[in-house]
This record gives sequence, C-alpha cells and structure tokens, in this order.
Amino acid sequence: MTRRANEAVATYVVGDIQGCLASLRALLAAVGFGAADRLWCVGDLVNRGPDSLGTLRFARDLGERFATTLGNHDLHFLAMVHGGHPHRPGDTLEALLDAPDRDELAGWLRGQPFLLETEDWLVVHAGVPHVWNLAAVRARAAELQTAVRGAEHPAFFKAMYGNEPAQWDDALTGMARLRAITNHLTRMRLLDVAGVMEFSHKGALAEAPAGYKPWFAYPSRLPGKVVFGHWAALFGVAPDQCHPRTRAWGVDTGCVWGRRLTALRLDDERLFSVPAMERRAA
Ligand SMILES: [Mn+2]
Repeated sequence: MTRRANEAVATYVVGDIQGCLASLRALLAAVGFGAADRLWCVGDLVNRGPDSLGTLRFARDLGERFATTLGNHDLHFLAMVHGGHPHRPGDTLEALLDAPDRDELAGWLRGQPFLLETEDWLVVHAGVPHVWNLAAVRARAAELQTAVRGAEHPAFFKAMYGNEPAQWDDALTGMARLRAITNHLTRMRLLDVAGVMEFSHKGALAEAPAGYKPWFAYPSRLPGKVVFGHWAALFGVAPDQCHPRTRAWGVDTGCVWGRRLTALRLDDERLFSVPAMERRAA
C-alpha cells in the first residue's frame, strides 16, 4: 500500500457490490486503501454478481474496519436462510447458500445496521424519505435492526415481502410497521409529495410516472449529507441533482450490470470509480 504514514485514516463508502469482488479489489487498489482505512458499503453486498460468498468473507475479514447498511438483496439472502423464501429468477446465491460457513456469514450480516453515521454523514441503502427527520430515521433504523437481530427474526423474514404499507404513518404497528420501514430504507426510489412510494419504476428519471419524484428531489429535513445506493439506472447522483436543501450522493453506478464500481471518500467528498471487472451476470 502506498498511503503515506502521516495521512489521516480515510472512510470510503462504496456502492452496491452485489458479489463483484474482483471490482471491489480493483477499486481498493485504485484508491490506495490503507491498512487503517475504513470501508463502508451502502448495502447489497450480494446477489446478481458472480462472487457473493467471496464478497461476504472479504468484508467480514476486514473486522472493525468494515461496516455496511443492509440492502434489499442482503435481506433477500437472509430471508432465504431464515424465512424459507425461494430462489428468484436472476439470483446468484447458490454458492453462498451451500457454503459451510453460510450460517456464520448470515449471522454476521444480520448484525449489520440499516444506518451508518458520522458527524456529517448518513449512509443508507435506498434513501431517507422527506417525511422523516434525523430522530425519525435513527429510531426507525434501530427498530428494524432490533427485529432483524432479535430472537423473532424468522417471523420477520417470513413476512418481510410486500409493497404495503406504501406510505409512512406513525400509528403503524407490528409487521406492517417493520415492512414500511424496510421498504423506505431498502427499496424506496420514487414517492409522491405525501410520501406514497412507487415501487415499479427502476429506470431513468425521465420515464418516472407522473406525480412521483425521487426521494432526493424533495427538501430534506436532515442536518447532514446522505450517501445511498440501490438505483443503478441513475449511474450516480450528486448534490446538484437534488433539491437545494438536500445533499445526497448516489454511489450505485451499476457495477453488476457491467458499468462501474464507485466509492465516495467522506473526508474530502472525492469520488473514485473503476470499470466493472466481471462480465454481466447471465
Ligand atoms: Mn438495492
């Protein structure tokens, strides 16, 4: 590693890896990832790409230097392990599901949070809806984490899937509340002004259905900046594409679709990216 000894420890937030371990290694080499630097991920460590098993082992072996927020694909893997959910078309999780250390890796993943924070930054998988303030996102991420870590997690994973409720309501309770939090933090892209989410559109903003805008086009109620992933079709989002009161960086640049893997260095807001090393998953 070429990082000079007098440089401060840096924190890199990498976009959706989705089993693209070769691209991750190339990106870390390109940034000169140092022995004390931190690697954070916006989530979706696994699925669609070729080496979900290797990616989880690599991340786990970084120990305290690694953290991720959980994404919808990470939850899908956990729902297959703990909730009896079936394989879905396009899944590439067989080697991970058959691995001798599957349960150990699932346990490690299940211990990861839904929100990472520094003094200036929040890191989430999909985003933070404009109808939540900082206290709300912290409380709801913690609530979901408690459910995923707790003894009742099989019941959560069995009932996790579903588009309803599509709108936040403080009065929600039980599984409907947990599913609403899951959908906001790990699946959200578009909402209407009242906060009703639209789940079918995954493409470019120009083709978004009428009445809906991306979460970052609304004025944020957060004091700090947000790093997120989950929306590969946008090929990255910078603050100048957001509402003037919203400072968000999107770092999913579609590595698993043969495009690029990107990381944001929080310390100086510098972006790094490398071309995908993997062939596009069949
Ligand atoms: Mn995702």
